[in-house]
This record gives sequence, structure tokens and C-alpha cells, in this order.
Amino acid sequence: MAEIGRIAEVAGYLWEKGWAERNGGNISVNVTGLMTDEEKALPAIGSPIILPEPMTALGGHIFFVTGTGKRMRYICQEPFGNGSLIRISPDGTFFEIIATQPILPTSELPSHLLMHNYLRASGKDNKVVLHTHSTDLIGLTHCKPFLDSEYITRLLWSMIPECRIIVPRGIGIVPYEIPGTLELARATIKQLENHDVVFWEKHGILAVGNDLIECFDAIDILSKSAQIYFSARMAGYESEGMTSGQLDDLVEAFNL
Ligand code: 2HA
Ligand code: ZN
Repeated sequence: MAEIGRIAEVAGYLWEKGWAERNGGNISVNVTGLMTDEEKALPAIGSPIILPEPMTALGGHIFFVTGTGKRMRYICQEPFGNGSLIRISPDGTFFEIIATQPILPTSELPSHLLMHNYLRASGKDNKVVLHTHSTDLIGLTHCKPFLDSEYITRLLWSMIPECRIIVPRGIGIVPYEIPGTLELARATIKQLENHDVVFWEKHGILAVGNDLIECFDAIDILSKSAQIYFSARMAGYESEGMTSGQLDDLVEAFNL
């Protein structure tokens, strides 16, 4: 399946970027539409695993998910040795691993599935949830003034035109929560009403979308903006940033 190759490709980028220390970050991709009927009916490997709450919009859906404790630098070499295909039960109450080895999904699976469930239930054709530990963007979340959605969005947009174009719905902010918890998932879902990228305070970044490469690109361009901002600060200047007029012109020129 070509999609598995893309997951491996992006896992490699995350490692090369320095955003995936040890087992940092995780990926889930809804691959239901890419599978044949026989593949969808593959027998389960191991016992059913109960979900913390029913994912009613995901009944019968199949996801590739990176494995708990698995490292991006190995996922890129061997996706099926470090991740698995899981099938959600028809009523959305449990899942089973169907391929290729009994590798338990990421600790953030409850978050990922709640998000997929929320997005599908609200009619969005979302397939991907990507979570990573981008150093420069996490650094921003350690500074109170940047934990304001409007402020940080405006600041990062104004560093380079592409950022306004590639991340048109801006950045949502989730105050610190323990990794892997449903509280973190619920707070994130609220932010996904208006944003496709969310910063988790002092932890990491989460992006949703239809395409894994596009999710990666959105985080990458935000990271680029943060680096431009920091470069000016390190040179002893406050970056000027694009003006509101220049940003508004992009909205018009690109129909954002
Ligand atoms: O998978 O990044 O948030 C490890 C994590 C948890
Ligand atoms: Zn994390």
C-alpha cells in the first residue's frame, strides 16, 4: 500500500528534523478506503481491546497506527515492525489488530481516535492525525504571551507569506494536560472546530488533515516561521513581521 510508504517517509522526516527523540510523536492514518474487501476482513491477531468510549462514527474503519514505545527512526525503516493495522468494531466499542504483528498502538490512541471520530461525525473527510515534538514550536509554548491563539497565529503568519497560505485556519492552543489522556483529547477536539493545527503546552504539536504530507508541511512551515522569529531575536532585533495589509492581500490573492 503506497500510503504505508508515505508514513515511513514522514516518520523519517520527523526523525531527521529532530522532532522525534526516543519514541516521541505518533501517527494514525485512516486507510479504510485503500483496502480491498478481503483485506478489510482479515482475521484479528489477538484479543479485542475495549475503547475508553464508543467511537460510533468509526465502526468498521481501519487505521494504520504507530506502535506504543516505537521510534520514528525505526518506523521509517520498517513500518509494519513498529506499527499495526487496527480495525474498529462495527459498533465502535473496541478494536482488533489485524496486521501484521501484535504491536500495541501508540499511547495517544484514545486522543487520535476521538479526533478521527469527532471529525468524521462532523462530516469532514479527515484521514490523518499527526503528533510530533517540534523543538522550536514547543519552545514557544513555554512563554505565556505565545499561549494565545490569536497572538501566536498572527505572529507566525507574519514571518513568511507561505505560513498564511499553508496554515489558513491558524493555531489552536491547549493548556498543559498529561500526555495520552482523554482530557488532552477533549481539549484538542474543541480547538479543531476552528483550527487544523494545535499546540499542546510544553509538550508538542498536533495536525489533522486528509493527507499526511500536508500535515507534516503545515508543522514544518510553522517551525520555519518560529526559526525566522528566533533568528531576528538572536541578532538583537524584534522581527518586523508582515503588515496586516500584506497578510490581507494574501487572503485575497489566494482566496483563503
Ligand atoms: O508517543 O509523543 O505524547 C509518545 C508521545 C506521547
Ligand atoms: Zn508527545
